[in-house]
Amino acid sequence: MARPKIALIGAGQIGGTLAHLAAIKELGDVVLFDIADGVPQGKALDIAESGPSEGFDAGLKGTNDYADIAGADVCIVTAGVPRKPGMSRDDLLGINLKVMKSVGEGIRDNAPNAFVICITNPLDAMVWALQQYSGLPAEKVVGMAGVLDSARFRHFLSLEFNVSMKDVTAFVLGGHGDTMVPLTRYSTVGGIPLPDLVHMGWTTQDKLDAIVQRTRDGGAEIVGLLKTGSAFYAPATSAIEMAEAYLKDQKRLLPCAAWVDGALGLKGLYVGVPTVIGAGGIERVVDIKLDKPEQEMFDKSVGAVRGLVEACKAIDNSLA
Ligand code: A3D
Repeated sequence: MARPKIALIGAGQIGGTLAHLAAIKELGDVVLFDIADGVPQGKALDIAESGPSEGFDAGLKGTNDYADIAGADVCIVTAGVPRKPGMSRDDLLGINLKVMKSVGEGIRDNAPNAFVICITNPLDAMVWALQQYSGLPAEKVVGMAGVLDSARFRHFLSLEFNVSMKDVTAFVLGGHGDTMVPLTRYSTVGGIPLPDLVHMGWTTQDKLDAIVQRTRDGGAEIVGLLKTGSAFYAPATSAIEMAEAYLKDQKRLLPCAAWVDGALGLKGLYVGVPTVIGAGGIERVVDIKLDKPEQEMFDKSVGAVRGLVEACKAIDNSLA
């Protein structure tokens, strides 16, 4: 059976890391696409030359021609610009919306059967625009944010409790922005929910609140340190986790920016929710029940996402 084909649209910091991870994990043959001449070609060659030491079998090709992504099984989109210190994700909207138009059309014309994972910010609005411009079925177009935000939350919790990250599960829902909703009630250490751990004296409510806030600010913390761009290692690993769930029909339960039409009281919106990813793409949106404070936080986050979608429509009135 032929190897799956993975197209990476955008060969910058995240795109290059995605290519390296996909090759090392032998998820398939990788095509790196970018508008910058030489960058995707150079990165593809450099990664291919790491193959003999690493011992992977994966083809790597860099290109500036959409025709080379033809028939891709997975497309991961990072094309656009990242933020700099002092910028919010929302400041990127105007520039990255134009990028989503060209990328969406490139995917529509060359890889209409792909499972498409968007990473470009502002995430929830960009994945919506990408689905609109590409015309692919909504269950095949998804945004990566919740896996990363949850991974950050898990990392901070494992440091606080001094336990393995493997035993920490965590859930972050809502839009990928300042209003994201880390759900402590649904986050556990070895199956014990975080509020119980507060009662058991493992941590205090104040410390837990500070970890929740650090999670919300996780992207900005890294932008502030790097000064020249945003996080790329953990965002790439998170998207690879989603791509692997699709390619191997793993039925993983992962929080993703998915099209929600009915669940969680929402009608027609891309926003971070628990999903099941398998060979069908987004096979299920998990309709979890939120308590009153959680619902209020989620509603606020949904409001912020709706505002960004309206801003996109104001820029391009071809968007429905
Ligand atoms: P960067 O290293 O600048 O790479 C972006 C690449 O996109 C560059 O190589 C550009 O040449 C290329 N590009 C620009 N326009 C086009 C186009 N029209 N077609 C194809 N390629 C194009 O950025 P990065 O890799 O660090 O980040 C990429 C995106 O991911 C940014 O929008 C970030 O804000 C976003 N991001 C999202 C998360 C989430 O958790 C959602 C996390 C980190 C970064």
